Parts: sequence; structure tokens; C-alpha cells
Amino acid sequence: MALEKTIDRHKRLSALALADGGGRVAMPRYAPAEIGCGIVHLGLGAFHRAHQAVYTDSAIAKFGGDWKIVGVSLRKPDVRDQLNPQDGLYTVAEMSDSVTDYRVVGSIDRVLVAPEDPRAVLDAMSSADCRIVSLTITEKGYCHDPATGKLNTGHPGIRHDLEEPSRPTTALGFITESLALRRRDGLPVPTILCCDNLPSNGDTLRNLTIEFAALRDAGLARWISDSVPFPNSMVDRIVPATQPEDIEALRRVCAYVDEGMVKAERFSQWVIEDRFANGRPRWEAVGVDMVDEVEPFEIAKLRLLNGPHSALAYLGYVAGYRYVHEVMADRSFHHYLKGLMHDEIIPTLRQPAGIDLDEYADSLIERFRNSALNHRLHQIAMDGSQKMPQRWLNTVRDLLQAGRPFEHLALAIAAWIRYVMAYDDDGAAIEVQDPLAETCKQIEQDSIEDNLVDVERLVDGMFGLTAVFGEDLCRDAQLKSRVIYWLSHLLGNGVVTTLKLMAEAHGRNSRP
Ligand code: CS2
Repeated sequence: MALEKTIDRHKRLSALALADGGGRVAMPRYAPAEIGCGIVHLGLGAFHRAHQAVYTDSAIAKFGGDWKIVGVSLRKPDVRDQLNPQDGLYTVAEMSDSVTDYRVVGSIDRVLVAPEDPRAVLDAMSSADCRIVSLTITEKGYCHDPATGKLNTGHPGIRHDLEEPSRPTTALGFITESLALRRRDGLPVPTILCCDNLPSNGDTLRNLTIEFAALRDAGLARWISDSVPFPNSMVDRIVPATQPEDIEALRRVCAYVDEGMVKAERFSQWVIEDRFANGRPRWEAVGVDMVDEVEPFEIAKLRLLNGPHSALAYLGYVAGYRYVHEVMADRSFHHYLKGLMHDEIIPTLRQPAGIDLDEYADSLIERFRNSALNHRLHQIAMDGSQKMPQRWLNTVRDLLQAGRPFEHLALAIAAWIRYVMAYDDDGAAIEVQDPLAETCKQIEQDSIEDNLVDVERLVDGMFGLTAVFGEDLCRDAQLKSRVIYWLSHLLGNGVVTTLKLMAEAHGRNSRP
């Protein structure tokens, strides 16, 4: 089928009215309607649309194959309402400081909304066509204890899915029930491909699925353990949430309305362990690194990109900044970032093959500077309790064990505590989004005496969150005392003065 090219400045993007975007948009080089589905993806946020779906689109364009994606939203109907009227088509705006390229992606077939029709999701996941189930459900979607990777059996979603296995609500519930259906029907197993920023993400998901399945049926858990592959993967692309002004800018340039558009930096990386049960798209021919072992890449990325990202988010937001590139333009943050990356994080890393870690750190700083993206600090700051263990705390453990300094990380932890106190240095309210937000608020209330925060009591209370700090760091007096020190400074003097103090006392230039 030739793709029709009709333009109407207010026309919605769709297969029938596939606009040519005034020549500024790259269109799929295949007829999406003629391609069948092979992947079910749970968690169809902007990240998936700007990352895995783009690689899959390139692989289909080159080699064909029934690898289109059935997307599943586990909570809200928004993405379904954006994409289904557009026949799954959407635009990716790839932005550097000076240039934006636009590309329409054709690899998403349709979107299902799990709470509205869990049966339809199970049918898609347990059909013979589905050979890969992939996930980007964010850290909290795993219903686990982030410090240990163990299942949180008290989680309301998990409790529900154990009571009503055929009407699941969580990713673990859907995966386990769909595997049980396949086992019953004697269908080949799919590969379960975790694409979230978790340490050993495939292994973590595998363990959680087996732990969850064992609570239903020990035989099912054994069968999953013996037959279903869960390769680890490392995903990387900065994808800020789409804002209404992005959709409007696209309409001005490309002459169509695309409610499902996403924006991203130009850089993109995907490293996957090549363990697939039942085939996969030829991703290796379109820029994906298929490797035997992902761990060194994954740890380097989690600690060196996501770790500093979170630190900048808390410090920057409390200082009054709202975007990553604004923080990067402030020299005191720049010094802090250098110290954090080069003096504390890099010494804990194993060099991934072909990567120079100092150069990698410099390239990350360049990426953070991208001012076209308008990447909100608030987006990165979200769900800190679920992110900190893999982004900072494992690095802290390594530094403590090696007897090396960890001042920048202690300040980052103090900045998280300062952020969840929910007001910035100018007294403006912060809207904290975190599954533990209420608990944190309570801890803060409990630490107030005579209208003043008792910093020691506050830090003690936060460190009592064993699901975050683990049984070891919870009791680590050395770490705690440095966090108390930095939090006192943040509260007494604000972020900017505290960063100056850090630069004088522990900065790169403070040493001979
Ligand atoms: C960010 C990540 O929102 C966040 O927490 O740190 O989404 C980050 O942009 C990506 O992991 C980059 O690959």
C-alpha cells in the first residue's frame, strides 16, 4: 500500500492522512498496516516510544518481519487516546541545541488499557504471535523492595493479583497469568525483556516473577525458572515528558497535529543480552549492541548518568531551578558534578568494553547541557525512594568498603531529604511525587520540636526506611553523620552556599 500524502494544517496524523510534513519529516519506509505484531509492551510511556519502538521501527523498515508492538497502559487511558486515533503513528522529535529532526514511527500497532480490559491484555500476551513481552513501567511498577530486590508482598496490587489471578492489575500479575495460560495451552515461551533502569533488570524481574508465581503455584514457578529467558538490558536516551508547546511547535513545522508525539535527545543506546527464546527483530543491524553480559554497561550508566541526574534534580530544584540545562549553566553545580563523577563514582566502576569512563562522563555533561530539550528537574526528582538505591547507595557501599571519600554522595542524600521536605530555598512549595511521600512527611513531622527541625532525628528517621537504605546503611554511623552535616548546611545556608563550601573543602581544585 502506498502511503497517501495529503496535508491539512490541522489534520491529525494517521495512516489515511499520513502528512508529508512539508518534507521535514521522515516517514516509515514500509506500510505499517501490512506488518503483524510480535511484541507486547507494558508501560507505553514516552520513553518506550522514543527508544525501543524506534529501534524496532528501523528493524522492520530494513528487514520486515511481524514485529509490531501491542502497547499496554497499566494505569491511564491517555496514551491510548493519543495513539489509537492515529493508527498507532506518532512523531519523534530528535533535538540537539541547534537542530531538530522529525521522524514518524510506525511500529506501534495499537494500545490497550489494562484496567479497562485486562482480558484483552492477557489474550495479547498469551497469543502465539507474541514472542517478546517488554517493559518500561518505571521503578515503582515492580512492587519490590528497592534495597533488596525482593517482592513487597504487602503491596496492594500484589495482594489483589494473588487473590484474583485472572484479573491482574500489576505487571507481575499480567506476566505470571499469561505464562500460566501459555503453559496450559502448550505454547512456546516468550522472552521477557525488562527495559527499566534497575540493576540487573532482567535478573531482578525474573526473581520477582518467580517469587510471585511461587505464591500461586510452585510448579508454575519452577516452569518459569526453567524455561523463560529474562535477558538483562541497558537502555539510554533522555526523553523529557512532552508538553503542549511541543505539540504546537510540531504542528507549526510539520503541518499536522500529533497528540502522541515525543521528544528526545539525538543520542540513543540499547545494550541487550542476546538470550531470546523465540526470535527477535534484527536490532543488531540498527544500532543495538547485542552482548553476552550487560552488567558493566548497566552499572556504569545507572551510577554515572542516573546518579548525577538525580543529584542535580534535588539540589537544582531546591535552589530554585526548574530545568536540567539551567542547572548545568551554574558553575557551582558544574564543579559539584565533576567531583561526584570523577572522584566518587568512576573509581567504583568496572570499565565496560570499548568505553573510556572519563570520556563517557564528559559526554554525559554535554548531553545534560542540551537546552533544546527543556528537561524538567521535577520529572527526574520523582520517585526518589525507588531510584536512590541503584543510583547512589550501591556506589556509597563500594566507597565505604574501600575507605574512599563519599562527600558528594552524602550531600546528594541530604538534598533528597531536603527536597522531600517539600519547599525550596525561596520557601516555594514542592509537589513531591513518591510512593513514600506520606511516610517521609510523617518522619519530618516527628522530627519537629518547638517549630524547629531536629536534623539528627530527621536523618535518623529517613535512614529507618530499610526498603531504601537496606539493613546495612540504615545503621551506618559514618554515612549518617555526613548526611546530617550536609543537611544542616542545606537548611542553614541554602544550596548555592553549600555547594561553595563543598568546592572549598572537597572540590577538585581544593587538592594539590
Ligand atoms: C532520568 C532518566 O527521569 C529520570 O530519573 O534520570 O529517565 C534518564 O533521563 C534516562 O535514564 C536516560 O537514559
